[in-house]
Amino acid sequence: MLINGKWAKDFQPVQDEDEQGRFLRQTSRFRSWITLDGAAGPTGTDGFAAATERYHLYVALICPWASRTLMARKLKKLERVVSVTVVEPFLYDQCWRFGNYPGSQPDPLYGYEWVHQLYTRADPHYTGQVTVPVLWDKKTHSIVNNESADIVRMFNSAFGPLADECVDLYPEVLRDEIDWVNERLYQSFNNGVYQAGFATSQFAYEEALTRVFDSLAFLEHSLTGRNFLVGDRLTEADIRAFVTLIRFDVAYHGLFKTNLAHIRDYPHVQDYMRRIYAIPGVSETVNFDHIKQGYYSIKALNPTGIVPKGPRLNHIIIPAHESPDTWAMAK
Ligand SMILES: N[C@@H](CCC(=O)N[C@@H](CS)C(=O)NCC(=O)O)C(=O)O
Repeated sequence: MLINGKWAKDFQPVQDEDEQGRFLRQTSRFRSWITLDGAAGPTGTDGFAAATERYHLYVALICPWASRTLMARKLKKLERVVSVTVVEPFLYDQCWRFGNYPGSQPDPLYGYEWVHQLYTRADPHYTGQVTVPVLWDKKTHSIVNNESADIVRMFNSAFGPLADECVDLYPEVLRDEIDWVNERLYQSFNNGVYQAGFATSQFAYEEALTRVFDSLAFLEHSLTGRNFLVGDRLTEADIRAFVTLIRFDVAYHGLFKTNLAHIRDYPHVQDYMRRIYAIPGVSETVNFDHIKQGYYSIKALNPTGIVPKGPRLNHIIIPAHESPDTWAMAK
């Protein structure tokens, strides 16, 4: 992590924990908003007006939080408005690094080696974890926002006609229900898998595990007889559920020990995950190789660095008859 702008503590997955060994996630520090006219949004400062080619998104494809911003960018057809750089999948001692690993790119703006250099460019005295996603402003050379929940909302509504206005991931009439589902899933499922994986006590692990599988039961029940979690269309709630589901069998089941069952044991959830994966653009935001390489590079959980060969990809996304023998490792 960075302390007062200096790289001071090598990457450790557990950022903070409570007295019972529960993993606590740091709150995001940069919270400004892009708005159509550049006025301040609900948090942060003003001056970030929607514009083409002004903003850049830094992501890691292992990361569910970064991937949900990538999904929103795709679905809102913002590819030509907001450019993207993918970092290497590995969690190095200095955390996220730029490079040429397949599917990753060097930093196009400053030629930096490390993402933490962006943080100190934005704030020379920054103290905290260096996380992705980062939404960067090329005009002020600073971070607009590093909270994926905010970035998804901005991509949905801040770019007006620069984005596809026919797509609304947070429709007014469904907001209460979306907020409820988001809340239901965030701690127990999206963050719950991390709380199981990063628990430092048996008690905290089992507590998180129970909540993760309660959530899968909730999803299975909610998706019986319907295509989406809220209303009859894809919303933010589906994006949030999908990014955790698609990583579940590939990474969390093994590395995070969330192994009471697989996604394929929940037929409605599995169909739903496959349905979302098949939406044009979505599969381009999923890279199973990055997901596996990245999670299994977390030394504290996997000291040998051995990356498992399975599971077979056709158990996850492709119906068995279409691809008899594809491995998740295959690029
Ligand atoms: N609240 C953040 C969380 C982002 C986050 O924790 N990203 C992880 C990757 S999945 C990260 O960058 N971790 C590096 C670290 O904690 O040092 C968001 O949703 O944008």
